[in-house]
Amino acid sequence: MHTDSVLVIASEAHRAHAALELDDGVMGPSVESPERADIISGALRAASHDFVVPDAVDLGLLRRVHAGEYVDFLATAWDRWVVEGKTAPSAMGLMWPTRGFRSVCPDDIVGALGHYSFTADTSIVAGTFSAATGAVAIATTAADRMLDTSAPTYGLCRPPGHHAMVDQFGGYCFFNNAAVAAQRLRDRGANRVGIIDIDYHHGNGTESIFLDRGDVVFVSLHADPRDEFPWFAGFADERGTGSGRGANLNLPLPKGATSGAWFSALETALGFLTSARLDALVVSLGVDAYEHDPLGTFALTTSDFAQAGDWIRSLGLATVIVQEGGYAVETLGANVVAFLDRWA
Ligand code: SP5
Ligand code: ZN
Repeated sequence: MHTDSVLVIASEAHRAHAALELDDGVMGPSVESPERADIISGALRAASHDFVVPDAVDLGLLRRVHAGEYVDFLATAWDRWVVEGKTAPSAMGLMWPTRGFRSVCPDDIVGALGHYSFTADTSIVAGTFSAATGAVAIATTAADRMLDTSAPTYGLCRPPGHHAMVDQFGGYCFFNNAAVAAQRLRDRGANRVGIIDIDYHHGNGTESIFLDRGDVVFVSLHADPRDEFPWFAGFADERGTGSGRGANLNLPLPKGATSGAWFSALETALGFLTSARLDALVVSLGVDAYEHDPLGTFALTTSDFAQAGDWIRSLGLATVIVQEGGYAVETLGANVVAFLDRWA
């Protein structure tokens, strides 16, 4: 193994998920595409990082982070869609249980899709479950190899995970890869684990999974939900509940935030993590805060991602990095490579 490289965990499983997205009323190919992972792996190989394939998915671990009934639903949703006689190329809900409705799971597949999801940007195709469990395997293996070697690892997870809640998919996410990695670190002896989420969007799924827990500390830098997806979570007053009180920190930034504002928030996030006295760290690495990202409005440059990696590495913690968003395909690889550069 090169000593100047980060261990990358990646696989071809993601390819089975190429879905559609409803955006501004128009149904088309999702920006969260297989091409994204190909671009990132191509750039990481060109930068001489070492690759390993993941171990088989640990479904027991997955079922402790997500509800068993939700895992079972995703395992069978596509087949139910087909059995119901639907010929559309992707399965998605049409109605969600918003204010005034009941939290029941309908027998009908379209109703059940509404029960187990929260957005119209995310749909299911035949290979979605195998791709999503493949991403969980990558995150778990990234945690395992980091613990085995004490060196940082990077999980090239696709589909991403940070919007996925205990029993709901959305925001292109089905299973919460970062949450699974954090739980693995806990299970293997890290008493307190931090998660720093620098994706442009708030990691509402990760937040909700750990909101009432003090053993996994979550901090997120993201666009203010008043302006941006996921609109209904990510506000600064979400500080945790019960034994998780104080263990959640949201740092929303206004639309169009400059690099200066972003790094000032990163400094706050790092101070918060330092006071939490962590044993290990998971980084939810979205690179959609990039200046030219089609979904973002922030102003980060490729060299800003190198600096962000440098600052987070300076915490000196045992760290697992997992891929979240980032849609500027022409610079996606360079941005991930830049972040990982200082960890080698
Ligand atoms: C993992 C991640 O980054 N998920 C983000 C999901 C956001 N999906 C909604 C995107 C809506 C974009 N609308 C753009 C309007 C111009 N077409
Ligand atoms: Zn994002």
